[in-house]
Amino acid sequence: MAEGTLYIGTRRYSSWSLRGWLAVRLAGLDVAETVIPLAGGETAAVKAATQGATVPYLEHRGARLWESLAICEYCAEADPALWPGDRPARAWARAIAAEMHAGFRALRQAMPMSLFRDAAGAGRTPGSLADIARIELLWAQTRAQYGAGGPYLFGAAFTNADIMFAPVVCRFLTYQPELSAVSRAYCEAVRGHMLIAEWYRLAAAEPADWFLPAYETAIGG
Ligand SMILES: N[C@@H](CCC(=O)N[C@@H](CS)C(=O)NCC(=O)O)C(=O)O
Repeated sequence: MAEGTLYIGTRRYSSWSLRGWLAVRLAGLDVAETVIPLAGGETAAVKAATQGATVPYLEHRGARLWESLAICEYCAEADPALWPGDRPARAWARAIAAEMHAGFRALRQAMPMSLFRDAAGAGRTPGSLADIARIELLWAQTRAQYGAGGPYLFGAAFTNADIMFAPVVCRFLTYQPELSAVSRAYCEAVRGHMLIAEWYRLAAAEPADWFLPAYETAIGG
């Protein structure tokens, strides 16, 4: 019998759910998964099942967590390798994870996560481009200072910082903004991670009646 439940939303759209799911899977928590089809905001079933009216929501051995960053921290208690071992690196990882959690609204609005949408070239607004520039700077600085030894932000281990940025990678793969070589290599590495591949596979198998037209319309150009 599982030790709890992780509630997530439609995989093809739910960027925050991806973060919670990655953390739980990487930490190896023994939880059942409940996927709630999202309605595009204020989903009644999400409100009924969760503490904060949002997914991801985790119940585990008496603990109840909403907010993806809190779930990441909780999972790092079970598996400390979810943060870098070196103290300054860990501090930097926490700072960029928090910046991601709290910001980049223009990017989120202009390029909502939609894994299979035909949208290359779309979503380039002044705000989203400014967010992308900031993200690229963070990735380049992090890779240059801490990334030796592997393809992820802090090298060989896929940490909570990578988890927080994983849905950004998904957005970049869908909307294909112009990116530096460093960013493109990082996106490729994240997309190649076993769990990201699994997430895309499961998302591709979701039923068509979960699709939200506003998130699926082809906006390529
Ligand atoms: N700050 C929250 C954001 C969670 C969030 O906004 N989740 C969206 C789905 S990606 C949601 O549940 N929206 C309500 C709904 O669609 O009913 C977190 O970090 O987990």
